[in-house]
Amino acid sequence: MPRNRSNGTPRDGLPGAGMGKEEQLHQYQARPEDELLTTNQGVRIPHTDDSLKAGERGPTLMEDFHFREKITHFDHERIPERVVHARGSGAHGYFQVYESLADLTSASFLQDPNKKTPVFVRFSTVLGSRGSADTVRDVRGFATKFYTDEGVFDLVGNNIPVFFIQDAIKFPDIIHAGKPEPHHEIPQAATAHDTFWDFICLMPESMHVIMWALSDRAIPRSYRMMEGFGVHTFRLVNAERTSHFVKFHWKPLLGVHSLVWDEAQQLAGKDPDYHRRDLWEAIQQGDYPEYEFGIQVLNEEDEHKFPFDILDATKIWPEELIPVRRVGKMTLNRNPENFFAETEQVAFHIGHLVPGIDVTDDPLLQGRLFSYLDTQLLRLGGPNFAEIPINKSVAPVRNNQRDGFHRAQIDHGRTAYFPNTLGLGCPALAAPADGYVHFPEPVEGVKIRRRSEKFKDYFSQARLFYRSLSEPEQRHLIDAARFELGRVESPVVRQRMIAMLDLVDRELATRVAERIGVEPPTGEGVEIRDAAGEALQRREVKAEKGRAVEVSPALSQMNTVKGSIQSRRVAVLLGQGFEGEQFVALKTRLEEGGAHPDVISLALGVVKASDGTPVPVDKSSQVAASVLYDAVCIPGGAEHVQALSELDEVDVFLCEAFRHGKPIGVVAEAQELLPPNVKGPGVIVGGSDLAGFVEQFVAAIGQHRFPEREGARGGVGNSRR
Ligand code: HDE
Repeated sequence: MPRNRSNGTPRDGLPGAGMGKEEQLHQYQARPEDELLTTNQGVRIPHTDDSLKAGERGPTLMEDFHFREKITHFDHERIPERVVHARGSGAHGYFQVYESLADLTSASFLQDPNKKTPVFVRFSTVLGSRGSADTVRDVRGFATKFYTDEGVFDLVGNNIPVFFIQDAIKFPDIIHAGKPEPHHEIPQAATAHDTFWDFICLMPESMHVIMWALSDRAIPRSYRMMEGFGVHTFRLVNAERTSHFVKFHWKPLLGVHSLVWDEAQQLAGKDPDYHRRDLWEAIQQGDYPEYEFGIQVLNEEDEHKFPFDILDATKIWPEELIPVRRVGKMTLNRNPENFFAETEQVAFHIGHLVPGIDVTDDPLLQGRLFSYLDTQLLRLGGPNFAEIPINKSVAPVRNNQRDGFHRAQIDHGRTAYFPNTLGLGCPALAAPADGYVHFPEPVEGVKIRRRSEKFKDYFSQARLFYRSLSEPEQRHLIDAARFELGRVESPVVRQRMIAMLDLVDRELATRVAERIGVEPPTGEGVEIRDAAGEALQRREVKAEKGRAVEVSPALSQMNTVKGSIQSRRVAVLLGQGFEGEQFVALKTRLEEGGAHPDVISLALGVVKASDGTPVPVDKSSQVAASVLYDAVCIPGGAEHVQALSELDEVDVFLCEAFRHGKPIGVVAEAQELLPPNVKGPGVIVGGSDLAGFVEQFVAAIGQHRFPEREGARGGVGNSRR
């Protein structure tokens, strides 16, 4: 057993187990060697509470190597956070393909349905620093490292299928505009400020992603309930070297679900780690997140068939035109052991490709091919980051690269060059059929700083997205725009944004303008130009059969997977004297469906049913809040209802659950607790038919939310107009 492995905490079966705390602390002499505290040089340390001093009240001595080593290491504990996507959470798992994709690609992990390829996924927000809140309005990163037997493949995607800009050279600009403003470093992890919208109001190409970022997609309920997209067009290349264009997708089996904005804002304060905790606890509880891997495939000869350019990362391929074929599944089933070693040190790079998967000339993708390697050199301190365990390939690594900071591998022999005879020609070249060969795409052209004409349709797909949303989703988007632009101080920027939104949809622009103190759109006055200086006009592009669609139902979350209550968190509010039978019926059925009921009461400890049966309390009403749950229920019982009616928290709980469209279930006397306006869809009141009530409540949780209740009295941030 290696030394230095343990932190010295007593474990079952080891010396110290079964003793009192005080006794354990003093059992050091009986500990196995690998549990003892040492320096980094392996020297055992008997005392770490006092530095070495000249006399009890004297100065600390330089020769205290243990003190100096400990403090020096501490002083150097931090590495630079990622310049974007600093805030993230990771999980291990595996990937399996459903059936061989040999017709499309030679990638070995996509051939055999019996092969399990290990993966590590890191989810993230883009703008915030490492300590920022999880539930801010932002794009989410969805980066997957596949440890294939042919080397590492990284799919570094987002939960939104399009990007803000078309060319990588603009990336520093958009990020500088979105990050906290440089003079006072405000605001953290938010786009609701002047510099961001100042940039956007001059950037027509960003309008499509802006629609997504203002939509519910930017405030997911969970990392487990959001889609992932490779964003760019890639190539799959088979053993015969035939190439197809492809878009990559992740489809969560739990469906795509979101928070509402008021809830997201509250969560940022009540539990800034909301998404991180959700992912961690889900895996701990065996609710393994699962995502199907989808591909949209396009024949080479169809490259120019569509009104959008397939090299333009601000465009989707509508699923109704090019269906998503679900070809495999990823399951996340293990939490990291150590956040820093794994989630922080993982280094993704879009250029980590394996044979059978290749890139295209998308100018955004091309720029990323440079940036990801470059950034790791600084962040991870040199060129040997691939040796860090979380980044290490499971396929053997052999080459003539040598030395550098933190080299872990001990290279043998005299030769570090190719070709050689002294090293018997090793490492030798792979046969072309086995190794990575770039797809021989013919390339020709003049050197020019310009983009293809087809990149210039900035608004059709923004409009397609907006018009494909259901009425509540459109309302959320409008409210989000009113919030974001309402925070912008410059009237010029606000007015320009209305002109920009007008090019997407007149009604949308008008409704936003109403609340942000600027003129409604007229189509005149403000001139919107693109990067080439061309003035842009309102125009509707006619959808042509087979080439474009007017609406895409796949874009609306209303059409997502519903019905399951798997892994949903349900608050059960209890006071002393509740009806035990009703509680048991609710709890049993919720747990059968895979949901997690939490008992909430005035104080931790136990709460007793009317027949005296004690039930452990999971959270006190001071700690719990409706925003931490997907639904709330209260069984009947006169004494318990009386006790709950005296608690302000219960009223707040119910009002908030109602405002946020969450299912509420109350039985018998508990309906007296409902505030007067708390009624309507998703508010289930139970009487004599207990089983019927429970089923209705469960069905309501399966619906996720009831947005039709929004805008009722007490609604926050959501307005019918
Ligand atoms: Fe990134 N991006 N990006 N990005 N990106 C980084 O790499 C960059 C883009 C994405 O969990 C950085 O290791 C440029 C699109 C994710 O570790 C950096 C451009 C998409 C992550 C970088 C883009 C992404 C990053 C920062 C414009 C979706 C987090 C630290 C061409 C397809 C990965 C790092 C993780 C991280 C550069 C645009 C996704 C600086 C130059 C488009 C999920 O290299």
